[in-house]
Amino acid sequence: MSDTDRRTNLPPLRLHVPEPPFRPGDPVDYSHMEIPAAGALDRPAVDAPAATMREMPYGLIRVLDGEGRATGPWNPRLEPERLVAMLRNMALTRAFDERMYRAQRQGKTSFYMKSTGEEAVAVAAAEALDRDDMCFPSYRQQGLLIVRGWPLVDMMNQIYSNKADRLKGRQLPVLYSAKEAGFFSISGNLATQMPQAVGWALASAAQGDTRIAATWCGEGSTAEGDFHAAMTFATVYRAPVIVNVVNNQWAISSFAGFAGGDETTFAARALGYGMAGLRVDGNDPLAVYAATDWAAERARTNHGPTLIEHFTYRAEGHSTSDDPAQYRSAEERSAWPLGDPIIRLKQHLIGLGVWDEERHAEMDRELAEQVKAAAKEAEKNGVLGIGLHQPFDTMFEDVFEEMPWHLKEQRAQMRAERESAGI
Ligand SMILES: Cc1ncc(C[n+]2csc(CCOP(=O)(O)OP(=O)(O)O)c2C)c(N)n1
Ligand SMILES: [Mg+2]
Repeated sequence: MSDTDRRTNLPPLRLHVPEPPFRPGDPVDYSHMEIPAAGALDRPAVDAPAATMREMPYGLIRVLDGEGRATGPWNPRLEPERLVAMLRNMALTRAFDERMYRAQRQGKTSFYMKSTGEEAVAVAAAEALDRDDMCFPSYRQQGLLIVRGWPLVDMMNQIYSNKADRLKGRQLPVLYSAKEAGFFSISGNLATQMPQAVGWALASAAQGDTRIAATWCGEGSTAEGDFHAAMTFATVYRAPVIVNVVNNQWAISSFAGFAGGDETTFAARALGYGMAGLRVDGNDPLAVYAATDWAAERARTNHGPTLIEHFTYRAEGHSTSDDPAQYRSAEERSAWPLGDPIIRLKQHLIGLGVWDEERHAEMDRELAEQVKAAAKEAEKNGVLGIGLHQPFDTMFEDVFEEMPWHLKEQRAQMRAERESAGI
């Protein structure tokens, strides 16, 4: 458009397209990032009205300082045995991820997703929740199942889509479902778990139950409409739910800015809904525990939902189908200013005098053996791509209570075609 065509003398409108801070090959400098000191943030009463906590979503709840000392009002003061159990569950989650990643590279499954660097988000939350609280996770909270003692072999059977896979090979590997562990079936469609969690929480309240719900999605997934519908229902009916947003900076190759992360924090989304919002150092297991514990008590005592942003970093690729070297600087991982959750808790325990490097190395060896043994066990039931683990007929089953005529017809056609082809 020429200057004379313009209707006003205003400058032309400009489109803003966010740019990630670092691209492949760029040196990484996080010195612009505001990181409040550990222990600096107040801990409001769990029944404080949301309107009195409007600063919380802009801070960062941190308990462990740079030397691994626990400090401040959010320190959950857990017994050392519980801390060691938490460390072990995070290390087991990492060992499980390592083994399954390798299994994918060996062709035993088509797909895997690691939670490396984000173990505290699921593990410390599961430690703070009650065992029968209901979880509506995304695909990066395998730590919940680990804490709840779900058998590794069962998880692996699902990853291998083998004959012992309870889901009969119908779900993408890692999209687990474990009702007895209070772990809702993971959906590949992002953010669908959010309204489901709120609905479950509303039902729990409507029935006068005492169980609460917790749900997790990535920061990228907050751009989905489902997230906002869930927030509206949650706040209107004061649903006993914890909405966790895992801000690991990346949504596959899209950085957090594309979900609005450059303009404000994800925790601050809570303010527009009149909901409590906490922002927590997601690589600090004690802070994650404390924030979850606070939100759980708030929900359980009918003071409503909480949105928790876990500020963390996705240390590895999005999945085994991804190559992050194509879109982000390789230096980001090591430069991440909030460190690694396992190393930070280890350092804390060493400082308390209840742990040391030898015990840690011994634990890692043990866990690697445990995972290896589980994998061997699962592989006896088969691996993906070698053999047919679920009979063809089963693909028509389990959707309807009574199989409708058109599926019966399709099944008959399939049988006839297979027969005439001699298979
Ligand atoms: C509705 C929908 N849109 C897009 C996708 C493809 N997809 C799968 S994971 C993903 C990135 C999600 O990023 P984020 O929410 O930040 O979670 P993270 O993977 O970082 O844990 C995308 C775009 C999908 N599965 N569902
Ligand atoms: Mg993400």
